[in-house]
Amino acid sequence: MYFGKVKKKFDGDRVPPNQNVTTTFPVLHAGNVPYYQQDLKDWDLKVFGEVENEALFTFDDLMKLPQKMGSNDIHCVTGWSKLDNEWEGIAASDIASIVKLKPEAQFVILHSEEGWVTNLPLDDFMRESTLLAHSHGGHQLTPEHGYPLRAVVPHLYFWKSAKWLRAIEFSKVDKPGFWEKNGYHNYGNPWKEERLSWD
Ligand SMILES: Nc1nc2c(c(=O)[nH]1)N[C@H]1C(S)=C(S)[C@@H](COP(=O)(O)O)O[C@H]1N2
Ligand SMILES: [Mo]
Repeated sequence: MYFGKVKKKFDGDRVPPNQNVTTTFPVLHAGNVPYYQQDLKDWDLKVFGEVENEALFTFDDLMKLPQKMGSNDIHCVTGWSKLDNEWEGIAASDIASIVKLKPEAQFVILHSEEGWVTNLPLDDFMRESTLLAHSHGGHQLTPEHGYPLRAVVPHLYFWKSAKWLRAIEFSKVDKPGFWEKNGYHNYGNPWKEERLSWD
């Protein structure tokens, strides 16, 4: 008979409190799914704010930058987690180096199609795991999951991972985004269950 401490199941350490693992990939957002023409001539990514060199990237420009793979787990505030996602894209910190941040840059505001916005501290944007992803599971993102480019900020609840990204703003001041203004927590750490702003 074994009276030792029962070893915790690996997933127990890996999944934040009150999350359930799913093998599907749910689609969640406010507003409409944008559809772009195949050549993406109407799509670009603007980088502005507290930077030395504001920039406007075409999708081709981004594809010419170093490409990075990231494998991580995502946690949606509605309660599902999806493990072992394989993303490919550009390291968020690479974009920051290209535009050269001013010392005043302390927050990052991600702007999506239709004016949808989310905010995070600069340190979180600069983490090694934060990507601007164009692929998931070896395939180009589908329109529903953010084609052609989405943020992936895996250490925060998944609402911070803006789909259909169109602009990155480096800001001196924090600017709560769509969900953050509508009652969600401003930071959203899933390990501390920072779900709502009054938690
Ligand atoms: N542009 C945009 N990005 C968004 C959202 C949104 O409404 N608009 N919703 C967020 C939320 S709440 C979640 S949980 C994830 C869902 O991503 P998925 O549909 O790829 O699972 O996207 C995030 N990114
Ligand atoms: Mo969400």
